Amino acid sequence: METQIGNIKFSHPIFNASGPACTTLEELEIIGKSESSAIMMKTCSLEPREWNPEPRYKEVPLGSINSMGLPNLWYKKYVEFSHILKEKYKKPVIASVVWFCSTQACNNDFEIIVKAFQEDSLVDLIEVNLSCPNVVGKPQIAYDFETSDTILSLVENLWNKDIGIKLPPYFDPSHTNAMSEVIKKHPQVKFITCINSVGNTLIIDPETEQPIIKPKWGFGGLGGEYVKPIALANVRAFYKNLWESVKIIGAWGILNWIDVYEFLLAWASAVQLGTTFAKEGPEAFARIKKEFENYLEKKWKKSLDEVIGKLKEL
Ligand code: RRO
Repeated sequence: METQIGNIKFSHPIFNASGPACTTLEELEIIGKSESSAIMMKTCSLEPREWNPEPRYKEVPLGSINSMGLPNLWYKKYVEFSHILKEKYKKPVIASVVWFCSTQACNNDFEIIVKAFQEDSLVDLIEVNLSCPNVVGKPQIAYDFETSDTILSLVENLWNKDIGIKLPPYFDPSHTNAMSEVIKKHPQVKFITCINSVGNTLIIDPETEQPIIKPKWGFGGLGGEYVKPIALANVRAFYKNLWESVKIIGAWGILNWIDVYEFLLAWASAVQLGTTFAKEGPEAFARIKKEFENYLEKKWKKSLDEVIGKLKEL
């Protein structure tokens, strides 16, 4: 069940997404005690941020819609938490960081935050979130390839921890190809997470005749089963371009071992639980891990290398 991202070994491929219940130390300790193979922390910024107004998260039959608004305690807290979490739980701890500018000619939030995690923290990996869909007036950076390139130039080579990027869904090969070209220019990028929620979607309650969440006129990030085929397609599209240079973490729509198996076949080396963790709590990690382990045993698979990227052509 062992897997590897960058230089970091994971005991198995299932851990939490930077999203639900990973903002406070108390929540992160719950993940530490669970069978999640890593502790992924909430995306953090240069200043603390409050939650968006409620309702901001709703479960629906096929997934969830959210507009949390990037609530976090500020990056220095997560630098501090990394020491506590690493000491206590002895598993990979991952930081997630964000940038707040929408133009190239602006401040250097990312550089300051990434430097702090590189130099002062005990995190193993740093995920640069280029795809938060829920901040009013701030576009998802990874849809702008030039700005993404500039940011990666700023944050790479600040120290020796591997970095990764959290990408939004792309819906056209020209876009996955353009982002692949950007990634190839930055060898310190050792993983990509596909995908963040599908941004700016709308779910309407016909009874109340209103959107089901409040922020941004009801527009929020869609996750869960709804988006699994989009996530799988993004994993596979990047495989075709980047298989030699980066690892992929798959996210969204992982309800059980079958979903893990599909993401690994497409080429994910690990998967993150978002909606399923929010719904089921930390027991979800143990359940899905056990199911997946049983399946691999039944199929006589001796290691994940026999599964990862082994999708057959039709
Ligand atoms: O906090 C959020 O609203 C949020 C973030 Br930072 C993100 O990256 N993706 C998402 O669906 N919600």
